[in-house]
Amino acid sequence: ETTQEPPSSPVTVSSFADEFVRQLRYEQGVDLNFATKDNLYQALAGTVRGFMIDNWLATLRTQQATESKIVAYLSAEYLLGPQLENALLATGLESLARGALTSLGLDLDDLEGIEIEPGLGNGGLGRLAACFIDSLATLNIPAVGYGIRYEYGIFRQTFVDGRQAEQPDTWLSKGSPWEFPHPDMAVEVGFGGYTEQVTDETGGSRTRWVPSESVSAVPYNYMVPGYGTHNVNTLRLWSAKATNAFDLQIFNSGDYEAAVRAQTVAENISKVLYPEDSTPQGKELRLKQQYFFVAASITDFITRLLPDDFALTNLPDRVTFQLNDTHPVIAIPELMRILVDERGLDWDVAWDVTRASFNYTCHTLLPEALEVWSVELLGRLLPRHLEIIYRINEQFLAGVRAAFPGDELRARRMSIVQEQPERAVRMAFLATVASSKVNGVAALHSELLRDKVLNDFSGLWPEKFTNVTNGVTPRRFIKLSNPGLSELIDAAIGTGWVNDLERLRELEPFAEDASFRAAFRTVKAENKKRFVDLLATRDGIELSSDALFDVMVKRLHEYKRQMLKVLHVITTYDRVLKGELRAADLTPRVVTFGAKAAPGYRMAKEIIALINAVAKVVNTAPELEGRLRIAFPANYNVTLAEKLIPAADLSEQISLAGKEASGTGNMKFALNGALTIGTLDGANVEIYDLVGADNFFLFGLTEPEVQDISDAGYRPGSYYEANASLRGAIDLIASGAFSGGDRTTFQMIVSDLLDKDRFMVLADYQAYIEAQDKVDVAYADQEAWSRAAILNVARSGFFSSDRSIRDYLDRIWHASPVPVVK
Ligand code: 26V
Repeated sequence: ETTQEPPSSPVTVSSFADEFVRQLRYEQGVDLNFATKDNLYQALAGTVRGFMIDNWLATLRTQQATESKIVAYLSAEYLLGPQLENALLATGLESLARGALTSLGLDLDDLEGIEIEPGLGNGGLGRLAACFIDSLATLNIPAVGYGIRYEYGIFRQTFVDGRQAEQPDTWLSKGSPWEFPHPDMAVEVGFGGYTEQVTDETGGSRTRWVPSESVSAVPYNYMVPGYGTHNVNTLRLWSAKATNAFDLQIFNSGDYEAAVRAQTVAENISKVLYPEDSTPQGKELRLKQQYFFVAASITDFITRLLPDDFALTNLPDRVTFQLNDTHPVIAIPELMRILVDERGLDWDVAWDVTRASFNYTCHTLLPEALEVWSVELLGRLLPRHLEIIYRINEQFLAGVRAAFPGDELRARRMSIVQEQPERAVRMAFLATVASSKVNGVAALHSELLRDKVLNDFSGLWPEKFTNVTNGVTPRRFIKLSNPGLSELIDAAIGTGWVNDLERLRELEPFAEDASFRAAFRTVKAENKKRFVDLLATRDGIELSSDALFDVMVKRLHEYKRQMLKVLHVITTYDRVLKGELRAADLTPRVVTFGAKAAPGYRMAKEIIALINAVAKVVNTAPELEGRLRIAFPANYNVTLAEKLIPAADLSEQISLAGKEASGTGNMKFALNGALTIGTLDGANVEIYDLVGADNFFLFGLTEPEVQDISDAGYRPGSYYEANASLRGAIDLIASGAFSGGDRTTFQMIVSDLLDKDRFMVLADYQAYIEAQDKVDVAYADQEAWSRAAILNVARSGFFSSDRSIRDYLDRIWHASPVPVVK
């Protein structure tokens, strides 16, 4: 086992303080008297960053010297969350830093509080990438994360009259102390133009792409420190900059404005993160982003991480490129282009190298979320890549036809290029054909991928398909976010669990220990107070912490069914109004929502408006005597999650079975001692199996049942007609009870539920209400509840992202740890 020691010892409180003051003076240009809070934060960040650099450089040196295989994680998103606390944890400098600041009359928590997190992702997929690079570093795996340094991350959500309004996320307005810009390592990326045949040195013919424009990709390096190791990996995010050559060309033609315009166009590429995470819009700029970052990354890897004379036929010995969903899939034809056109490899040799170098992770099942790019757009932006894709497809379909003679329907189904409704490239198919392994992100999801979405492909290549269940980093989501629980665990079983999360099993006997249960409840109560205090200052929301904390936080999507949660709240209210339930008998509940809607997703925005409208009524209804409250803080992000999750009693994971690929919030809640109310969807299935039926509130249709109902023709109206309580809740919305008597306000929601209800909210309503009634009963027995909560913690060690990474290593990457030599 590795132990924690400060990397650059000996560090003392006073040497830390000296370095901090030096940073303030010589990097910020101020002294303690003139420093703003931002100056202080930047100086602190600079100080902590300084203590990681030697290890980082040693890591790079070791990786070069050992010629080890490197995991190159390609992801359009990294939802990193706050950096300072994580750097302090990794360096082991937290208490020194705290002491040093105190000696200067400053407060660490105060400075941590002003950090703006880099929100370079939409939700689960981006946060997973952040957890994975943490685990890769902790496990001493040589790895580099490649992505995009968006100038504006995920939008800041505000509510105006209860409706979502988006504000730009200006996270870089004061600079970021965590990045190292490297204009010296910029890479040129081309777009547009044409292809031509040229004669090479040997007299043979080659294709050459002649782009019509080019952009410079400037890397920004971030250190990714492991925990309990000297290993510090690199996250390399690319920023677009207009090239001088390009500027000059237009400039010299005398058209100054055109030159400036061209610069803007070029630099727009990394300007903003697209906030859609379900329905691809086929936007040109998005394809440009994708090609921009993977082209820069592949060139960077080949030219800078490998020796100059490296024979690219051996590429798969030195790298595995992991495709985080289809967003980086254009890397496949890009590598083929480099190998064939630029390095002169034979097509078939290049194809073998490419297939051995790529692996693909799929993160969805919703057909509308599968990316396709129109041939028209691809041909215009990346003409050579389109030719390569056609040739890959031709060869692939020849193989399909050979395996299934006469089955033209199958060939059409499997074609990488679809003809209807428009001619377009199916990126998931391209990824599947060109990868060694394809994985889903939870057991159920991988099964459905294999047996439904990609069934034709798994028939052809059964061994290509595998599962790696997602995980979350215990560093950020237990140790940092839940210090109270962490100390309790340390005291019970020692500190080794942070790097070996299965050891949480050793907590099981403590579930039977009344004093441990009491201490566990105390921690939960303190976490609730901390969260209540935060909401008071952050949002002006006043809550009592003496209640069941019922939490649903995730992107707003119909399939996730925030609507079902709303119907539960309304039903409780309606029962009290109708005298079926006495307010005095209600278990006091605080229902907390956190959710951003894609700006163009109308229904999602209506549901947000409805939640806020219901909150307004319920929170002030005298009939409820304050025993049912909704809190909907705006702008849910990683920073808020870290405060909210440790405070939760009940975790809402209520998607329609077969729709949520995995979920990762579900894991964070279980690890922090919340009980789940959930369907058999995504990783809920595995949580349920591990924690046991007694410690999980299971309800709802199973995936095969959903399929059957859907095949038979789902009629939501029949559930409405048959269920008085459901009718009561929906009628209350329709009557205008939450819209000042206006019956039109939420008509879109009501009519959708009654006639379409794509995600079967009405079909699962009764089962959900009954499960929630069981929650109330269970919560009344606090000893039994605590016991179940502790067992959730003890049995969820499987969900460490360290385990996920080990699974990737064993099943897909076949790379090995390389401890840093200092
Ligand atoms: C999808 C798209 C579709 C095209 C337009 C742009 C865009 C941007 C992001 C995404 C990501 C959607 C996929 C996603 O986030 N999936 C989530 O992945 C989590 C990590 O595996 C998993 O836990 C969630 O269940 C799954 O919804």
